[in-house]
Amino acid sequence: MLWSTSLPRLALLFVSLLDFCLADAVADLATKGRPNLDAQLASSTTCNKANLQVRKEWSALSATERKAYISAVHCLIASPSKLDATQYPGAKTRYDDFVVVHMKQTMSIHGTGSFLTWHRYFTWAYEQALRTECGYQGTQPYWDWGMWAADPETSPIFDGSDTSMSGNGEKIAHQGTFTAPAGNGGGCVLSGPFKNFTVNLGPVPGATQAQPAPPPNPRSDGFGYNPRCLRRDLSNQLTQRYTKTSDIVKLIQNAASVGPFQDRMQAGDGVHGAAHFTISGDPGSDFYVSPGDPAFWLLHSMIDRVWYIWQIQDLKTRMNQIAGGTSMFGGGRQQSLDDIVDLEVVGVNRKTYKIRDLTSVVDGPFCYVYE
Ligand SMILES: [Cu+2]
Repeated sequence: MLWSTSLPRLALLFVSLLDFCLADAVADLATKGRPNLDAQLASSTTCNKANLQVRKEWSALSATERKAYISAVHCLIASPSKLDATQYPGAKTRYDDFVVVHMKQTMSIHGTGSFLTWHRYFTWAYEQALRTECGYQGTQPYWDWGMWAADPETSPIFDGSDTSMSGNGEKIAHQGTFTAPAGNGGGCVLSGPFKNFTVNLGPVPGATQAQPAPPPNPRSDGFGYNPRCLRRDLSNQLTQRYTKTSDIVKLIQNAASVGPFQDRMQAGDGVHGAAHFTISGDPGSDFYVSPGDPAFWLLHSMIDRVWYIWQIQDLKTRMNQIAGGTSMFGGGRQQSLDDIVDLEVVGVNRKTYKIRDLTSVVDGPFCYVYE
């Protein structure tokens, strides 16, 4: 009897010890590559040690810093859209403008050669909007999936406290998605700073996996006005399998060039999909509308961080690599470093960039590192 109860505990203790030992293995790779980044920084014409910004994990921010970030997001939600209301009636807020741009370009920015650079610029543009339009002084925090893989619901990001990005959705009876088994929520987010958040856009017909399905959008392109609650379906089912620190380390160490790296990351059991379907719900499980969940930006900051850590292991050869096509389901031509990334109404000063201008975090428009 004693054995039968203490053995699982011992096993659990062992797993936690193992996790603890691996906890910094990704950060160790970041530290190892940092001299390469510093060398590039020294030769940058736009970025230097004095204006370099540092992005941190949510848990590394103080309560005051987290609240400052949260209130800047609330400010974007309270600001009016800059889009044409006839074309995009569902875009009510400045926050929605980001969702629309992602929806419009979904087919050319996922599973393509522009995936990493496009989302790097997108996440940075959001950070800049928080700063220039909402007076935020900090940087875009990230969600280190590995750090919280055992139980994301209890992480400071999703614990539902007033310094979190809000918690899980209300627990309701529901089915799993094509991608993930049913999690611990499924209903409306009822705790934390985003409990009254309204999702206005989407779903795009056929794209959402949310269970139960959200009410259909009045327009077939998903741009109609469709106000509803934010829903999540958090659990540890995917994080324990696919986004542990050891999984992230493997991704970084096993890809010799950017093609296998971006493919592995976006594979069905890769960190990108696993992190998205850990949030899940509505619009979290709709790959067009997913930026409509405010946790999206912490997730994609981590995607960018993992790419950054991979790049700085061998910066000279990995900075200007390009692979993949221009269309999500194949077709199209090979992507080129000279192709243009255009974020339209959410682009910083509406500027467009060539992909090659977006490959370094300390050159072109960027000047930041991850810690
Ligand atoms: Cu995306």
